[in-house]
Amino acid sequence: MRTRTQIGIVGAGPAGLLLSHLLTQRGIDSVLIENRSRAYCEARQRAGVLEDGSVAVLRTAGLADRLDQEGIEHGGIYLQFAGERRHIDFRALTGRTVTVYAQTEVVKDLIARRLADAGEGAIQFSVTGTAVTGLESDEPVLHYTSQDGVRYEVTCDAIAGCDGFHGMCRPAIPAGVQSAVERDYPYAWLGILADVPPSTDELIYAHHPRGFALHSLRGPTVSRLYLQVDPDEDIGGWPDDRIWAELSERFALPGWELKPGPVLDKSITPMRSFVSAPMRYGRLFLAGDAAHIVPPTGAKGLNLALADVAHLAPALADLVHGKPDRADAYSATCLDRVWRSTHFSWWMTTMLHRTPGADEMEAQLQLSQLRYVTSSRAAATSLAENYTGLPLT
Ligand code: RFL
Ligand code: PHB
Repeated sequence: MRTRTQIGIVGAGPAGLLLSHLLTQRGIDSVLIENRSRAYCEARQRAGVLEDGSVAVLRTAGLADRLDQEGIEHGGIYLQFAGERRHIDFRALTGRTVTVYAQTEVVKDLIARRLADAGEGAIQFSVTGTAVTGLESDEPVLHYTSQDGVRYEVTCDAIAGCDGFHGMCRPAIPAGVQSAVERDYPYAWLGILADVPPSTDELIYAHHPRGFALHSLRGPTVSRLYLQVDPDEDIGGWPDDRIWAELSERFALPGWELKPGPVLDKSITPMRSFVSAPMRYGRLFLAGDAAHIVPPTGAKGLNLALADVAHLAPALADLVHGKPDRADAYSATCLDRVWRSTHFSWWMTTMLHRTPGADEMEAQLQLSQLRYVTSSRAAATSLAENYTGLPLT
């Protein structure tokens, strides 16, 4: 079946969902397709920390009712190393905070709002055979087969590739047009979701000779914790009691205890930095993880995805109305922020993780950096400024 829309959007993650909402607010039609089911998208465990700027984007877009009720404002983090836990006070250093509100909840809110505003067909879930063609023309075409087996060809003014790192939009760009810069790290994160109140008031990032650990949370009764493991680690080798024992050891501090509880979800995530540029080819615009990946240590991936589409929505609205300037500036505008977050995430990652085979020099340099960042106001302010995020310009 042949149809037409103004903007075709591939991927109903945070980037694609927010983009379709922001376009609707500007009077622009879009078709949003997703190859997974709604239930899968709403349950996928991922990020948990929103920068002030991301909260502001969601609030301005009228999407923050539940976020404002259930999001937990955090004024800092703990850095733990060499048997000490030191606080970095974001509020005092920068006047800014972050909000703990799970990506699952952001996605649920966005999906509910799209369906309420535009009807049940607003998001085509469980599609197959996604393809994008005619990217060099002014009328690119989005192809897909709907859940009920109808093959669609949707002619668009532009297509937004919001289909994540493993999506098909970036690979649809001819070879040699883009440059990709990539680094794989020699470790991964084993993440658990646990039905137990957090043992901490703020996130703990722990450097330990056995490897990094992170204590985060999802609410007053649900904790989220991560352990550094080898990239080829078999999750089968990590029964729950082994995970809790390892976490207890890495977070150990006299007078403090980690409360264990039932594990609700368990997974291993590789760690990677990746930037593909430019974030545009002809009438295809990439946003979020489709264009860049950061290791999760800086809590930046979701925030970058939201920042990209906050720029992309007005750029596409202008483009549809024959004004290409903002669309032409889109990639360079976003890449500034992307590279700042890429650097910050790499810096946090390499400061906090145990590098397999690292010598004593590297271990001592990490500890020196940790002492510096927790004792110098200038260094702590730099961490706080990056963690809470650059203002959205
Ligand atoms: P997503 O969320 O991957 O969404 C892409 C969507 O596209 C769909 N798709 C397709 N649809 C149709 N046709 C196709 N051919 C398709 N191919 C793919 C996919 O099914 C999916 O629904 O990308 P988006 O929207 O760019 O959002 C990016 C974020 O999800 C990601 O950056 C963050 O989760 C990263 N991240 C974190 N970010 C933060 O800002 N703060 C954090 O605290 C944080 N913690 C994390 C994280 C990511 C993690 N993992 C698992 C990678 C912690 C972890 C463990
Ligand atoms: C999370 O809560 O999932 C989380 C928090 C901070 C990070 C990464 C993940 O740096």
